[in-house]
Amino acid sequence: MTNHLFDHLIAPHAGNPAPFLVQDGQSDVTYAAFVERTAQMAHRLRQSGLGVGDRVVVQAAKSIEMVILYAATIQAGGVFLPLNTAYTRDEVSYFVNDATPALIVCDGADLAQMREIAAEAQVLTLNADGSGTLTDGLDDMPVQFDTVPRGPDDLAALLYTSGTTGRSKGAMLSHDNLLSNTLALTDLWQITKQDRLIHALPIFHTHGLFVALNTSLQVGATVHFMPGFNIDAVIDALPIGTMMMGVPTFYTRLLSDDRLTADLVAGMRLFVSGSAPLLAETHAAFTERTGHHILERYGMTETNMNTSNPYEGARLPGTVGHPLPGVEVRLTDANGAEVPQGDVGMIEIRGPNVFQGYWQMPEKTAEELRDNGFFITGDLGQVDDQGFLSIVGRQKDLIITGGYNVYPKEIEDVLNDIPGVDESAVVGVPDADFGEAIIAVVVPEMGASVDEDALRSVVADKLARFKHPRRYEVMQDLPRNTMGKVQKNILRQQFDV
Ligand code: MLC
Ligand code: AMP
Repeated sequence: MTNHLFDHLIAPHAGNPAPFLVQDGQSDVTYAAFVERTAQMAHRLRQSGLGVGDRVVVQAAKSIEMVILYAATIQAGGVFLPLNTAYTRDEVSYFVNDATPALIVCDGADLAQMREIAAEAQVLTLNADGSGTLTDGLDDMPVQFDTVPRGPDDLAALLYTSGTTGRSKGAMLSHDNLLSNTLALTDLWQITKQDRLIHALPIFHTHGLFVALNTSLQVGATVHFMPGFNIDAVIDALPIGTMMMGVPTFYTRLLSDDRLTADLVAGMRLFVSGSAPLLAETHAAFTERTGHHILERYGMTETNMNTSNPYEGARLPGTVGHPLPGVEVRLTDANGAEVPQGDVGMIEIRGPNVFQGYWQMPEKTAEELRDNGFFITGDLGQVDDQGFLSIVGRQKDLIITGGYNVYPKEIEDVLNDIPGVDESAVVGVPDADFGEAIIAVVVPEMGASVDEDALRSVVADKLARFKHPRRYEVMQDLPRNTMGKVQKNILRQQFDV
């Protein structure tokens, strides 16, 4: 048996002198060096006790070493589990207890806290400057490693995604979930080793880690690797890049900068947007300014990428295009029956991209993954007569802010536990920068008053910064329908940021 993902994406680059990860305009890591460094890291992981199928939790700043750690975890037969660096101690504690990793990797500055959170687990450090306990002595390790065999259905990654119940679920992604999607995307988007990808996304989510890095690895493209989205750095890189992948906020921020011109992006061949809806007006404004039609695609943590606008042919603003080769999309009604062409229905997905289920949550898995293999996304869609899918709404109560998912229930649970709070409702409202911004409406207990600073302080303690409500409103009662359900649509109309 071979190692399905490693053998396709990484092993073929042994001896490849082409630049892989480039920082600050210099060739920092060639493909050949990456393969050797990965082998050394795989030895280090094995030395640290990593066994086949063991999870490696990583909460660390974006760095080349983190990409090496990802590849090494795969080579050593482990399961990569990256965490958003914004997660608080409470959030990390939940993930660590749920995933029971063999190894936790964090930034040096977080070591003491991580050791407190995970007293039982082994904690090592990895800093963005390449130092840390995990890289200590790495140079002395052999540059060859006997790759651990892993088949197509074996797990490669566990990515947590929050849910309507407020409890995060670990999406189990197999080697073939990742590889099949990579192959489909490189082919469809015509990615080649001549490409130079501008990489400003975080690498703890599907978009920056799998869509961007796996496709580059598969063909041997060069990645201009940036710590995050800094407008000046991205503007500087655009003349030397050929592709960029981003969330809609990247494009609205670029458009608000006069330095974005057709000349600046004359060498670019593809701009991809996803993770959140790209407004048709953003699409149009980008075309008008640059001549480029942003290619919008639709994906999820559980399914990788599902649909894409065409590379060749018209890209339709406001739509997410057609199913990827090998991926089936169907729209269903409340009974699970397919709706007639043109009607709105629940988007369901089947294909080699669809995950293996939620980690240790068979009931949740059964609720969302049908016996016939279709995954119920929670997104509502409509297909036009040309076969273009539009996402017209969400059945799940979800806010997407700057490409990050936030489930209102998670914030409401925190607010409702605060003394003096009777109940709360959290909604997303339009925001020019992040797409949606969070507003919390709080109802005090009879005779009690709520202090906004106190609310903010509890929320800051418990939840990542991107989940913090931008604005708090106090109401004596929440609007409800005759069934007693809170009418969030009324709150959305009533408040803005
Ligand atoms: C940062 N902040 C956010 C935020 N990002 N608040 C709400 N939503 C966000 N997304 C906070 C910061 O902590 C800061 O708080 C304040 O907002 C302003 O920060 P900023 O400097 O303007 O933000 P920046 O660091 O530039 O980040 C914005 C961003 C980033 C859009 C570039 O959030 C980002 O890279 N998002 C990409 C997310 C992503 O990769 N999603 C893919 C998921 S995979 P303060 O208090 O310090 O002022 C997926 C599947 C698929 O969905 O289909 O791809
Ligand atoms: P996540 O759980 O972070 O993987 O986010 C997945 C969700 O992001 C999907 O279920 C959609 O609701 C949303 N999403 C991803 N891509 C798009 C897109 N192009 N347009 C609209 N929503 C999107």
